[in-house]
Amino acid sequence: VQLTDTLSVDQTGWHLTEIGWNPDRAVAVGSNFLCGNGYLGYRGTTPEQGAEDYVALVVTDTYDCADGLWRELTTAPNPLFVAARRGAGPIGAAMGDHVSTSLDLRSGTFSARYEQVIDGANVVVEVERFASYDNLHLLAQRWRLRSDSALTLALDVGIDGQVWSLNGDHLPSTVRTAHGDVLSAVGTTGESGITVAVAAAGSVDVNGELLEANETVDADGRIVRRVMVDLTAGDEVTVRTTAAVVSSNDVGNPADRAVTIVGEGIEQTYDELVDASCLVWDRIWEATDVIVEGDIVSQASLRFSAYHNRISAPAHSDHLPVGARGLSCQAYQGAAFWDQEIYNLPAFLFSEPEIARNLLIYRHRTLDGARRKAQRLGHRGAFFAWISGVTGDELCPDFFFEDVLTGRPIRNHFNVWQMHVSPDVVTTIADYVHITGDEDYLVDFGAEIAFEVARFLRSFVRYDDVRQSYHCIRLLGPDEWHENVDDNAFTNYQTHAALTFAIETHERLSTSHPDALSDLSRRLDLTDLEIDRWRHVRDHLVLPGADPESGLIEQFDRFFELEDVLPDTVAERLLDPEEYWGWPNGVAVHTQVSKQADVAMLLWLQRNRFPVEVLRANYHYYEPRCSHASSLSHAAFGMVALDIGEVEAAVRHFRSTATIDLLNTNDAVVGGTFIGGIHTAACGGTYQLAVQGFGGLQCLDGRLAIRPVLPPDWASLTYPVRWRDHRLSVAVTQTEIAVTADAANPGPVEVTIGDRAISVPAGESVTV
Ligand code: IFM
Repeated sequence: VQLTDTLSVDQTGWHLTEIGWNPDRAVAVGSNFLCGNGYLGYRGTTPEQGAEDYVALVVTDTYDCADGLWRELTTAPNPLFVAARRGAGPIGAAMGDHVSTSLDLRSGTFSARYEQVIDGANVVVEVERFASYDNLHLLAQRWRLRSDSALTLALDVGIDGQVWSLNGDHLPSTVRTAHGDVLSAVGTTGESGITVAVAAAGSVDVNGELLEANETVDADGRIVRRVMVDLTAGDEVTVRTTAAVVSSNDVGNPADRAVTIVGEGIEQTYDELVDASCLVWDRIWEATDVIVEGDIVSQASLRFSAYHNRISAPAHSDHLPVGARGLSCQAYQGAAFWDQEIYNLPAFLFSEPEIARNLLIYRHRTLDGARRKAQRLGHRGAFFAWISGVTGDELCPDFFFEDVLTGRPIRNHFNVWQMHVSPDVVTTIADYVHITGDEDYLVDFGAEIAFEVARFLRSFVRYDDVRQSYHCIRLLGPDEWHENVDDNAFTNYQTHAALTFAIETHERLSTSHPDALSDLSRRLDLTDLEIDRWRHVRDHLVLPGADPESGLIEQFDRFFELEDVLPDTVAERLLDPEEYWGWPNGVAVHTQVSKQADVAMLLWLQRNRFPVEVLRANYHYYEPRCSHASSLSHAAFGMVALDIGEVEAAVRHFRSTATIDLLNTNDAVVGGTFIGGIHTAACGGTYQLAVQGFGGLQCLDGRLAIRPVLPPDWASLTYPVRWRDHRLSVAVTQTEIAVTADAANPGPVEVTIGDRAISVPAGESVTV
């Protein structure tokens, strides 16, 4: 099934293929066809390619600032480099015919194939590679060339230091060594002093017969084994590379470790290594795979989204974030935004809740960074970073975009005014605890975060004596084109919800965990008086209500006084297509045109606070005024559309959010800053829209509830659910909902379907 002129998916919905080699698609295809495992991301490029083709191996937990402005993850030397030459002529996808590249989502395997005519010989090159989920440091690749005529080739197999790096050279020099069959390249990041080591062993055989390398060549940042190959007609030469990447944040001696991993890897065949990784993929898909019958595009884009959301998540660790672009490139600094709590993490709540827990422990580990930020800006408590790396200190530079007309940097205030991230973390903790019942998390980590955020919020709000209410002044809500606003409805409601949760947590701990509470109170210097003050703020915080006549909630104070135009009109005012639309002088600033869902975010996250008429009025007001320039936007509007029963609109939003990367619909460069790569928030949003939206899965008052709305084109929607100690499968058709409980469940599971309460015994199925 064609998704675009060049991109297709097979009938199983697992296998994506891009036809042709188009340098203009290199950024998108390299990201879309990424191999990864939450520890590393290796872009979907071919083995002979280099920095100019956006080759990158992005390694988690390697933050470094090479240019004085952007602290980002390091791209390691490329250990899967294979270049074949015939005389002076190179062989490669860029010179090839019938080029195709593919990604098998089921096994996380990238493959490529092309043909080339060299001195009258027709050669076919095929490549396969994967990043192992069995050993997160390991990558393996198989490169094969078949010739229909006699041919002599020089093959260079090894490690290439010429890789894509967005903002400066993080490994200014590398030490390259040959240890027997294993090559290594080891460098230390210039600013942060993290050692990154890669190792690789490439074996070369012709029709299964191994060849010795003729020499080792170390030049231009590249160390390779050079092998001369004489092929006769019909011969096949195979290069099998086993590679590893390790940093000094993982182990004391990363170079030794990388060499050892490769040494162990070459003891196994390529197929054995694939199988070990596939066993893990099997478990992942068993927990997450959503099956859509009747709409192959939705099926493929949903799997693609689940794949990327999963490989962006550092499931192996509780001290790392999910990057807004995952590990697909260095854009957005490999760091967490609010995206993590609102988009990526909720996708795991009913499938792999341990990942959600790890991410929320990560927020606990970064509390000191959040405290430092609060203190620096004159607040108390924890003000989470807008862009958060390992320590939680703010990574967002003061100058994010530039005015492309003048070349002057723009002082964006994401780092100091976009404070809703703190309450967003807390409301997500509330959801996590509610859904999983994980009281231990609350006691050990969540309570401290909630208290420190409540403390921050109280110090942030301002009391207005005249109106006798608290206000959130000078901030940025979700819509990033309107900076320096007051009382952004979303932010105020999130603040209210976070304060409520902190107060309730205090009450809950005082009853059920008094010792833990008194320890925490002592450590945080928390008194009952302070809790009373949080109550006062909560009870007197202004919550912009719906206008009684129109039902509209004003996005922020005096928003409705801005010029009321639509995005297309505003776009016509651009002097340069790359211009930034927002602060201080962009075309949207003086208008009601928003970059992304804002009031709609509130209606999605706090839907139960508002009657459906209010949802409807606001959806219809704000949606046409939204440019959806952020990849976060469509999922939110989709959720609201479903809540107001507008299924067709919800399907449109679903398709838009699910195909942002596949169809490459969002600009890779905005206001002079590269923001391409995989939009992981859209991936998480797609999954949520499918399962929690169309699939209707929720936790209502501590009970599992299913209230699906199936798009007319979908014959069925089937998804797995992890609910506390139970595993279920939910299958929805246009007429029935079947809930099947795993035979290993500890007892019956109680589910509300629509308004009906059912109980599903272990190993049985109930159909409604
Ligand atoms: O967090 C988002 C923000 O809402 C819009 N700009 C991009 C960020 C990272 O995805």
